[in-house]
Amino acid sequence: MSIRRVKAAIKKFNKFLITSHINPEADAIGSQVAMVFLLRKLGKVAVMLDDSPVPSLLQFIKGTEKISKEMPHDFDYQAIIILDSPDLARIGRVSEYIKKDAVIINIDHHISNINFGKFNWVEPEFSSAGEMVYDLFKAFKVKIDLDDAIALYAAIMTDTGSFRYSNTSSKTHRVVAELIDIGVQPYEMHTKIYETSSVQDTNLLGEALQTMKLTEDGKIAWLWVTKEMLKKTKASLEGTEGIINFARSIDGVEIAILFRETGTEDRVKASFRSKGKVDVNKLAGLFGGGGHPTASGCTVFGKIEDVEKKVLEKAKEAVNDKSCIH
Ligand SMILES: [Mn+2]
Repeated sequence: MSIRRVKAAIKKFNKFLITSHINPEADAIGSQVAMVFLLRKLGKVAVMLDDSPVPSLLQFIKGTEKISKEMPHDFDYQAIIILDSPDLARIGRVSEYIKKDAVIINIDHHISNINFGKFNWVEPEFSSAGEMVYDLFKAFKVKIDLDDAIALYAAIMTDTGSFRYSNTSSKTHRVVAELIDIGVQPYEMHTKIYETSSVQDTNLLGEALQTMKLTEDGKIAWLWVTKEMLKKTKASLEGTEGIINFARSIDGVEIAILFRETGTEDRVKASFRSKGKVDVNKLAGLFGGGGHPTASGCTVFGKIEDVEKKVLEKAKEAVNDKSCIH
């Protein structure tokens, strides 16, 4: 579906509910906030409702204070815009608030998106949901002001790994150049989002790196974050985010995997990063997860050592299987 149909859909309605995925990062947060700013400028009413709280380091982005965790009693809406989420399970308990007659507008850049909406604008070539919302500002010919630009920049910067992942295009750079011209300070944004880690999170990184292993051919590197390690270091779950990049950055590594114990049951989140040869969206798909060809994840029930065994087996197949290589 093209942006024109989404634009037409947005034009048709006046009251919107806006949401994104659980455990939101800057793309989920920034794309929602920018979307709401856009809708307000179009004279529409929009309320943001998320399953999870806004991570503290993203709370400097104006508009995030309006993200609600509970559905306002007196709010009725005609359409719900869901950003950066490949399926309805990803929005968590917000899915319980979707009225039967509400129109779902699905705006996403995950290749694993299952087109769950009435309107589905899915662009796997886009760096981020933020970049898609930027295009909507352009489509509506709405001027981007500094608050919009900060939200959009945060979304694009983080989803491209600060403009170094393979989803970074010349267009991405043109977009952020414009955002910088509007007044965004790249140095300040980077400092606020990346250089505010706690000593606890850094200690966790040290613990996790101790667990790193590589396959004999050096193509797969993986590490663990256990509940025990989280308890010992008092690190936040958010603090686990960047750890996988240390495995990914090793020369010769094609797939990096981070196994994280989550919740109270035997449940392990496996995150995957690929340097581009192996499609880790497909790999995560084998375990009911998904994402992007170079960044994906899934949740597997079982003890961490058993999950590691199962996942590694498939990862090894993926590294050697030409059909999983694009
Ligand atoms: Mn995203």
